[in-house]
Amino acid sequence: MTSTMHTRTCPLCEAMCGLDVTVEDERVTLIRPNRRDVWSKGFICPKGTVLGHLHEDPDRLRAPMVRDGDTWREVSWEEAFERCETLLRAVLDEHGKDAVTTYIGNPTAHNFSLSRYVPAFIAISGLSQIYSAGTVDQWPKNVTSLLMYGGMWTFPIPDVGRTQYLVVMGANPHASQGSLLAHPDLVGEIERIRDRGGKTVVVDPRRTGTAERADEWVPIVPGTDAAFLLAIAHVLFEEDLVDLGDVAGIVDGVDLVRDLAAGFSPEDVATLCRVPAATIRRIARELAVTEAGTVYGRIGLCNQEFGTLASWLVDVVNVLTGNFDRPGGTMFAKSIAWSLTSLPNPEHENGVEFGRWRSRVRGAPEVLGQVPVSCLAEEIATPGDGQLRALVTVAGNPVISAPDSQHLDAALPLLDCMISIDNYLNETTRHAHVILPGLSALEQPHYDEMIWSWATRSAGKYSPALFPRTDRPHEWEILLRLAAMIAGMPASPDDARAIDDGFFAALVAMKCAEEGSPIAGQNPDDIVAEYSTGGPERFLDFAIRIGPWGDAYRANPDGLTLRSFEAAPDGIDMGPLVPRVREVVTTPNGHINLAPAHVTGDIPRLRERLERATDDGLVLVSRRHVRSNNSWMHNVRVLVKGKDRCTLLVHPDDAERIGLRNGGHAKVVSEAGSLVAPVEVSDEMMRGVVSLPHGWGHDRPGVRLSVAAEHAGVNNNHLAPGDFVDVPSGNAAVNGIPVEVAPA
Ligand SMILES: Nc1nc2c(c(=O)[nH]1)N[C@H]1C(S)=C(S)[C@@H](COP(=O)(O)OP(=O)(O)OC[C@H]3O[C@@H](n4cnc5c(=O)[nH]c(N)nc54)[C@H](O)[C@@H]3O)O[C@H]1N2
Ligand SMILES: Nc1nc2c(c(=O)[nH]1)N[C@H]1C(S)=C(S)[C@@H](COP(=O)(O)OP(=O)(O)OC[C@H]3O[C@@H](n4cnc5c(=O)[nH]c(N)nc54)[C@H](O)[C@@H]3O)O[C@H]1N2
Ligand code: SF4
Ligand SMILES: [Mo]
Repeated sequence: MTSTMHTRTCPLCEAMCGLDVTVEDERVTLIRPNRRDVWSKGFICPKGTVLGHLHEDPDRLRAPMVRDGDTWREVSWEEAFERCETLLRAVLDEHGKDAVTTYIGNPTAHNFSLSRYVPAFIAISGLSQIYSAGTVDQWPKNVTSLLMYGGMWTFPIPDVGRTQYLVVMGANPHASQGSLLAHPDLVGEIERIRDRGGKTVVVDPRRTGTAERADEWVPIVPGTDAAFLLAIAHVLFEEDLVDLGDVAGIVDGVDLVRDLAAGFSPEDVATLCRVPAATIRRIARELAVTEAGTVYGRIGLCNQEFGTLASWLVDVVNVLTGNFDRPGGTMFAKSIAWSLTSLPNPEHENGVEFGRWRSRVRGAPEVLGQVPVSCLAEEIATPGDGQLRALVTVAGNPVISAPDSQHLDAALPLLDCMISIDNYLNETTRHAHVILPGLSALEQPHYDEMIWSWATRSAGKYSPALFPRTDRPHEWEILLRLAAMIAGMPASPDDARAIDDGFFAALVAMKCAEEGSPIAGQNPDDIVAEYSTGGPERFLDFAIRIGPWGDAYRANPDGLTLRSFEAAPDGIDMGPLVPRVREVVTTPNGHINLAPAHVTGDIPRLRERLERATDDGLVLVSRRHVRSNNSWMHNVRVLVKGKDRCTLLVHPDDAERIGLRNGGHAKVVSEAGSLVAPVEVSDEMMRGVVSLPHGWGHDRPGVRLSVAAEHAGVNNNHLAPGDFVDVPSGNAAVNGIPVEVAPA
């Protein structure tokens, strides 16, 4: 028996943990934390140990599948692409490109090919309508970051490794390990903050695992964080605690924020938020006087009724307390590898506009080129001009993850053409005509594209493919072939390679022509000529070499290239974050726009909500668990074994009032639908709030997930009304849904 050891980075979440993988006779026999990893230093979670299970999962698709009626058959790659071409061609010929759309799912951000080539897929195919998991995730942050800093992916992050005072709002890193914030062992950092003499406060309707470890838990009514944060700002102004620190001089709109906050005193919002005014005042003072403090807000702040206001106010408070762009405060990361997301969007050249078009059926305004994903079902199902007839899903499972998902489940069978790039036959892809599977995480190289651009250190790690494959296309090739088909171009494997070459040459030419670029003035042909093969490795090498520490194609001979990372399997670390706001902010005048009109225009809606503060019905929020990953890892037996995790958490007082008992069942009804779930009575919930995890409901017929089917659970998005959105961004409000609960 031959046994080999391989060093890799886990691609499953933003913690990017280093793994030591033992392989015996082509099988993974052990995965252990890599203590030598310059970034994670030995931290992992239970999911990191199951990459071998995922790779070997008999249900994972390895060959393309074509559906005829109810029967699936495995086909050759060429037959699968021919079927795609036939189906797409029929729609394009009869209805044009506007009848074709795509849905981009979450693993795109974590996959070596998809993260770099989905943008190319969208650009080359020329699709006018795009849907994504982004509108059930971070769209509010994209909106505020674009308006405040000039780039929709320019996210400031809490410098948790050096902070003295951390406020966590609507995030549970104990389960999720950090989101739009990469930091190894984020929850362990809470202990280290305490060791440094600092403090962590968790603001959340649930006393989560993170709150358990923190110094203070502040329960809050879902959807009211914007009022809470405005009251913090109110105190900062009222008590003369505003001090912009290092960013003074490049912040516009402070006076406007002062005026807006004036109407939201802690006493005004206390009833709505159910947070005592004294607590709000104290947190404001503590934030203002600590040497370095930071507020971190995530999915609970985005996926809610006032997602844009709440996300914006997190940044506002960080600026007003002088914690912006300083160590231990809120900073901009500096990634070793340049990322596509830093490219300026030509659409915003002459200012940012929203609502340039509206969705056909409900008239939802586009925001950053997308309308809410809950529109997809009606755009497919409603006859008329502009009806969607073809859909390409890329690493997404919207039949589980989108609000009002039962409508999407019913609409997908109406499509003339549905193609899914996905590794499983699941709740969504069962409706596809063709499924094109990608490679497993161990069959492809890895280097996170975007995630390092919100990491708390300037580091990087490259993992070569552990089980390299030459007999199957990589997802970037699949994407480019489909893009070519939609664009009406030739779409053979050679054509895909030619498109890749063209895409790369264009990028190189652009960077050589860009003023201030590390390769400005170099001859693009010389750079292109360095490569004999294409794909994401070439792209990555380029991104490293034009990055801040890159060799700039020998202009900086000691600089980094992909080879440097190949020679350093435990990673390369260029140090902690450094203040760099002046180089990052790309608004027209180079200033931070602290009070963008599109955002502040939503305050009257919040004011109205404040006036309805007495409503005392139950509301539903979502949650995550460390052994689960959105909807797609429930097929790994070691992760789903043990007690049922898809339960309705209910506070003991609510349970008693309603007549629910621990272990019994409850019927949960919302405006959108109803379901029955097992009850878990727990005082970790605040009164009046119940919680269900998202990502479950694997009991649909025709799904090929044998383990997940045994632990099906219920889909909480059947309760999420599709039109319950954060207005300025269109992002889904899957938290704070009014529900009625009764014993079942
Ligand atoms: N109620 C509620 N709903 C939510 C949320 C919530 O908190 N509450 N959270 C929202 C958030 S933040 C997100 S990001 C979305 C997620 O929404 P989605 O992205 O739609 O859902 P996932 O469950 O991540 O589905 C991932 C899909 O990708 C496939 N897959 C996995 N790995 C690969 C790969 O390497 N290549 C390919 N081609 N396919 C792969 C899986 O089989 C699965 O079909 O859900 C959102 N929905
Ligand atoms: N193990 C695991 N890790 C994951 C994922 C996973 O599914 N499993 N998903 C990944 C993805 S796609 C994402 S986007 C991230 C998300 O990462 P996080 O943002 O940390 O998401 P959650 O763990 O769902 O924590 C959200 C918290 O918000 C709270 N909350 C709900 N509504 C409100 C509200 O109105 N106000 C406040 N203050 N709090 C509220 C909930 O009670 C919950 O504790 O996690 C990523 N990491
Ligand atoms: S926390 Fe777990 S899932 Fe996330 S990168 Fe680390 S091992 Fe992987
Ligand atoms: Mo997400």
